[in-house]
Amino acid sequence: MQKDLMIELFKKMLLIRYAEQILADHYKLQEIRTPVHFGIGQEASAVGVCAALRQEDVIFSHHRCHNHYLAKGGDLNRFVAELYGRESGCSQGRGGSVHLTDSQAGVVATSAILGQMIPVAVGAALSFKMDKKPNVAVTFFGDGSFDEGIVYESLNYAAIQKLPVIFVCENNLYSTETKLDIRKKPGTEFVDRVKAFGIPSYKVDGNDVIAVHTVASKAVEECRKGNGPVFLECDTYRWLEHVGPYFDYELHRTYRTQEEIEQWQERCPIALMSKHLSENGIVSLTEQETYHAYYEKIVRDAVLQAQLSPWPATEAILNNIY
Ligand SMILES: Cc1ncc(C[n+]2csc(CCOP(=O)(O)OP(=O)(O)O)c2C)c(N)n1
Repeated sequence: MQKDLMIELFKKMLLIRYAEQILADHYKLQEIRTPVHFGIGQEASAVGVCAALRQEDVIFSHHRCHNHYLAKGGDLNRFVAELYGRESGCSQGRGGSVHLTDSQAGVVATSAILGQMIPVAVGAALSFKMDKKPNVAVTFFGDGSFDEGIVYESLNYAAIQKLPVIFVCENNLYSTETKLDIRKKPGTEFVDRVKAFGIPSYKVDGNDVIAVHTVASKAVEECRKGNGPVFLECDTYRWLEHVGPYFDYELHRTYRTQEEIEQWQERCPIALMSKHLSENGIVSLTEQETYHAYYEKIVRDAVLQAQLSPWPATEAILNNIY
């Protein structure tokens, strides 16, 4: 992989991490009232996949969508303003954290209804094929979506029609507080389920941004050649509670242990990439500090701007609500 690309991937992950951490801090102050599903710890899958896409490619996502929105180039200020419920937000303050969109960047839609965006992404891919456009659609979802029937209909239709769509499952082992091994027969794999539809399926370390990007680039290439769809399973882990800014152990929840969380924190995707860059003489730790300072500043500026932005007008509050 080219050095410039590695640096780009690292910087994108830093942007996302600072955005999420700073917003989590402000959430605790009750400044943000939308429910928020933070994706801290899961940055590499979003960044690795989106860096393989062009602007005209499109993505769809689920409730844990901040990473995907920012990785695809969604506007930072409009994202932060949306969480603050302001008119300048990407959904004019009406959608909140689970309804992010940026048509310029190719972030079409996100939704908290599990599986809902998957057939929509398949439809986008069908339109690319019918219009003979070389574009690709990506749909990000969690392991919980595999419990929804629509996933299987979508996989089958995409396979039959050979659509340019990439199904990306971020497997973080939990659906809210329910562990994967009681939702899936032990010993069975999602990749094997998807292969049964005749779809090339790959399992990758979702905390290794280089590994994700390598496999995602091949998937995109195959889709552009008319050999889609492709399925990617990225193994990863969310650090914070399912919804909200705290660690589960801070709230004395017992469905997973502090020890388990800390083990995954040791495999932080940003720390792994930081080490790779410094140990290979690509970017020294001192130089990395300047990146940290830059991303922290632009996120803090975006928060300040959102705090000062006007709310939607009361008489227009129900506009564009469905
Ligand atoms: C159709 C539907 N059923 C149930 C829910 C409630 N629900 C919201 S998030 C969630 C868990 C999702 O887990 P997963 O898909 O693995 O994503 P993660 O939250 O782990 O990123 C559930 C069951 C929902 N939003 N939609």
